[in-house]
Amino acid sequence: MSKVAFITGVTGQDGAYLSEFLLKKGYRVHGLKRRSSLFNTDRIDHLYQDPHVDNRNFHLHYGDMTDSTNLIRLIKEIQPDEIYNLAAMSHVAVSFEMPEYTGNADGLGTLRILDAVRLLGLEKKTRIYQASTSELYGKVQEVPQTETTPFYPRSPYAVAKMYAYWITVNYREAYGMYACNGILFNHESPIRGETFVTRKITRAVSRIALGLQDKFYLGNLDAQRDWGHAKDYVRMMWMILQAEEAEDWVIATGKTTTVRDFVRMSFAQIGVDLEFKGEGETEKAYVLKCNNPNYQLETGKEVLAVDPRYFRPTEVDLLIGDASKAKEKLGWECKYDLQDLITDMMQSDLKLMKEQQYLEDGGYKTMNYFE
Ligand code: NDP
Ligand code: GDR
Repeated sequence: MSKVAFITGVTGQDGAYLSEFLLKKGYRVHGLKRRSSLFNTDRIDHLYQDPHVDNRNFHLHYGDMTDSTNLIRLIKEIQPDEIYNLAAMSHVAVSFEMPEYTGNADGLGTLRILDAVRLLGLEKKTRIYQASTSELYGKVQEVPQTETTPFYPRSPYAVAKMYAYWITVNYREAYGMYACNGILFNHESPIRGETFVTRKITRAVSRIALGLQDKFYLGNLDAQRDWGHAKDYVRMMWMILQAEEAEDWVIATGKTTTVRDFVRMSFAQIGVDLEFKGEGETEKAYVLKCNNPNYQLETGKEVLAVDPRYFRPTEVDLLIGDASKAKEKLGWECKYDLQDLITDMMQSDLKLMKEQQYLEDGGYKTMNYFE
């Protein structure tokens, strides 16, 4: 009999890669998607199966993390062996604009999943993965960060995720449920949301290379992140739920890089060396040299400026994770390093932006949001 998984947040970056991964392993996968006035399934369209066909192994259900009865009904129907709770309002900056909703979806939403499993008497059948985050560490208490580093959340998002973390631990201890936190550090990919910094950079660099845009704007260039590839990280989500004991795990590469260096490495992919001048709010980046004849970027061209609107009321300055526990007990290793990740993202965005270029050359307008 195939195992059955229920993935909340199936339309997101991780939900899409995890669905692919579990389907390849022979799982029947059920995903929770939100109703939207437009199609919102771009990332999983390649997995879609016609509902009129028998023996489908990929099913989508309407629902929302803020709707308890919907979640209880779905879990009752699906009877999952494993639940991956990935749904969240996942943008840290946006959580300052929508703190109450973020608390509801990301914090109480996790409680709704755990309590549904308990109410339905599935405590011994259903294993639960909670998408916890390195944002829990917030203000630096210790580097590198491990499973025992104290938390100091710095955003409504991180505070909501802290509730989710502890309610997962509490249900494990109180009701003997197999419920785990994966404390995942930043992970990115060609299908990363366009407003997270890495994707914002690789899209903008690709557009600048093709002459579709002159420059772009970012916030804090000094922030340091431990960036991995989402494909490596969804594999770990599954491994976490296969372990004998339910525990909490840090998943990270152990290397950290500034946003500024991520910009530098992305421009290097199109053969452009950059020079940064100024500090803080006045910092800008200019083309120092363009070594690739395919891209005509003049020396001295301004391609990036800091815009304080992207600064956060409270920032997380430095994240670097120590995944020794997962390495030793689960055999964790990542196949992609940062260079591989940036190459993957740049190749994909250059291709996408070439499509935009054809459209624009043909007189059609394409959209580029600067968020
Ligand atoms: P995304 O933002 O790409 O995806 C989030 C998913 O949650 C989307 O499917 C979204 O639906 C869905 N969602 C949002 N709000 C609700 C709601 N109220 N009800 C139901 N579904 C909802 O995030 P990622 O894939 O990058 O991350 C997956 C999870 O892991 C998130 O919980 C995130 O906080 C956490 N995380 C992510 C890390 C990363 O670096 N990527 C690191 C550590 C933790 P829709 O498509 O309709 O918007
Ligand atoms: P983060 O990711 O907040 O770490 O949360 P994000 O890519 O949004 O920011 C990383 C760092 O870059 C700085 N930054 C900018 N960020 C954005 N989005 N846009 C900008 O223009 C910009 N300029 C500089 C930020 O200030 C920050 O320091 C991600 C999400 O996926 C969370 O859901 C997840 O929990 C954590 O990673 C781990």
